Amino acid sequence: MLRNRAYQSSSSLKLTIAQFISWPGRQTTKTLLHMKSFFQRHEKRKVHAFSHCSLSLIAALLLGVTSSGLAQEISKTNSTPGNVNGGTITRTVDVVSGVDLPLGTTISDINLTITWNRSIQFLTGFGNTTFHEETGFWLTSPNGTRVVVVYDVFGLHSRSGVIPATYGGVTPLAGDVTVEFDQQATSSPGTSDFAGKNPISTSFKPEGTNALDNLDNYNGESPFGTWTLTIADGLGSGGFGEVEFKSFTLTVNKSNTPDVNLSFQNGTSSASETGGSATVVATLSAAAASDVTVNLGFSGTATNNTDFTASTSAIIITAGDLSGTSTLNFSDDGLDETDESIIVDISSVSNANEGSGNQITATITDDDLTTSVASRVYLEGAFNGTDLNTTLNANIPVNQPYTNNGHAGGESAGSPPAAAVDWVLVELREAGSAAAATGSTRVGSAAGFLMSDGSVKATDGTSDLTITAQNVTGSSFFIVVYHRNHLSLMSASAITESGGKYSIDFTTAQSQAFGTNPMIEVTSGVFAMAGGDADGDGDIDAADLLNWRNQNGTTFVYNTSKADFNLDGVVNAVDRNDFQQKNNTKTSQVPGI
Ligand SMILES: [Ca+2]
Ligand SMILES: [Ca+2]
Ligand SMILES: [Ca+2]
Ligand SMILES: [Ca+2]
Repeated sequence: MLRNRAYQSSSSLKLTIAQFISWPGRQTTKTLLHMKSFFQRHEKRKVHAFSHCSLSLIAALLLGVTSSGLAQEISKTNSTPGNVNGGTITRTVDVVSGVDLPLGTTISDINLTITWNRSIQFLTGFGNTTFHEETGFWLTSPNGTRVVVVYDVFGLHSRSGVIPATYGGVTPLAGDVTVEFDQQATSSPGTSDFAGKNPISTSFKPEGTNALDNLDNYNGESPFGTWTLTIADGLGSGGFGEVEFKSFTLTVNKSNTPDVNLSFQNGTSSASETGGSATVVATLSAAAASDVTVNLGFSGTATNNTDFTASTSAIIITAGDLSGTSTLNFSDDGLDETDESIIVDISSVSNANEGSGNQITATITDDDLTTSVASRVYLEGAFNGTDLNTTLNANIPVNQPYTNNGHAGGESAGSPPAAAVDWVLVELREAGSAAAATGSTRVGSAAGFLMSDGSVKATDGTSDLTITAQNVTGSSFFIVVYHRNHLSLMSASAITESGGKYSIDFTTAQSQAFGTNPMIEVTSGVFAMAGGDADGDGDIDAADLLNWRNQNGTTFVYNTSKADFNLDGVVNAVDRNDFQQKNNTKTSQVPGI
């Protein structure tokens, strides 16, 4: 009805409108003043309305976008002004995840406040109002959901179905109006219950009856992204003025579904791979009415079920509870490697929102150490006054012969180096004191060749031994050297790395080795492992003599002729007299071999 009434105007008025529409540059102050004069001359009845036209519509207006954030609600404003006459313009605001509202937030309520001006009107009683029939507004969410809050009667809103009657108010309005659109408001601008109510400075429901035009349709959506307000003016040429948009504010209330955040129990995020663990705690901001399932994702350099095992990858927080846990049990290995990371993410949540604390990182600290060990030792039996004889070289087996203290190394040499005297075994022990450095404190070992100069080398005969010490807590170790028929030695003190290696030279002083006179002084100031331990049990005693008797005079075989204490490839009286008998009752000083 309004539309009919508005355009059933007198011929003189039609002329007035046509002339106005074609007025050049009509959006300027000067033009407005010309227009005022024009109306005064041509349509006396309308002068009153126009004289109320505020020039504020062309005043400087606020520009830019502002925001203010709360945990539960955010308002975003775009106050870039713009006029539209016969068409649409748009304005946008962005709602930013993790900045404006917590990650994973969903919408529980949307309210829309628009400030505009429609006071350039010329027909009192024909829509000189805020909700003039040419005015339309609709909001489009980042998700694409569109809600028309005010229909323009010319259908720019493109909504099918009944077009509500637009308010045709009889009270002329001047200046800016600010209207909030709230689905929970009690009246709509286009319905009869609006009649008699002031259309400004209050709240209204969207006016349409189409189910799509309900601000509650946004509820449950993610608020994050760009929201677009479309401002429409249904008719340009032949219409009644324009919509002068000033600003709009979008207010998003987040769902009161609780947030879930991750943390580590007791703040412990780093632990050793040996027996270490980290417990992930999923904590709700408030108890939930239903069970909350927090599905975890694992990334980082560590691999689930290889480097660690998660007790669960889906933490269930029982309804009413505030937290649940998953324990990451670290897996030990013997590899010297860099520390590994476990990045724990929330991959999805049911019945709660992902909070901002949705990613935490645990560290598996490596406790294995690969290092070079440079030992020097003499064998009493092979010592010739200057260095060690290599008489046995051709008989040295390809594979290392030691199984001491659990050593199971596969050291092997295609052919023993020319200067090799025999195989020896070198072991690292980690303990608080030498006396406590028993066999159970062994952290690593390697077999290598004892060379004629007393150095212990890898199977190539030139490189230092490489030992991987496993599950260590510190960085200093006792060094133990075994020989198959001489008494083993251990360094008197724990050795620290120097020059990229752990070094010990037992030959220089009795005090280099732990214990009381653990070595034989083979020449002045030169010390050697004591020979005579045919059965390799750490004691030189009658059992070794028995071994010698059994082997004396028999054909030499490396693996069985262990009574050849002087390593000359023959078991004879020299071995008995100069070693077994001389050293009888001596025992290795290495603790708890
Ligand atoms: Ca390791
Ligand atoms: Ca380890
Ligand atoms: Ca023995
Ligand atoms: Ca011999």
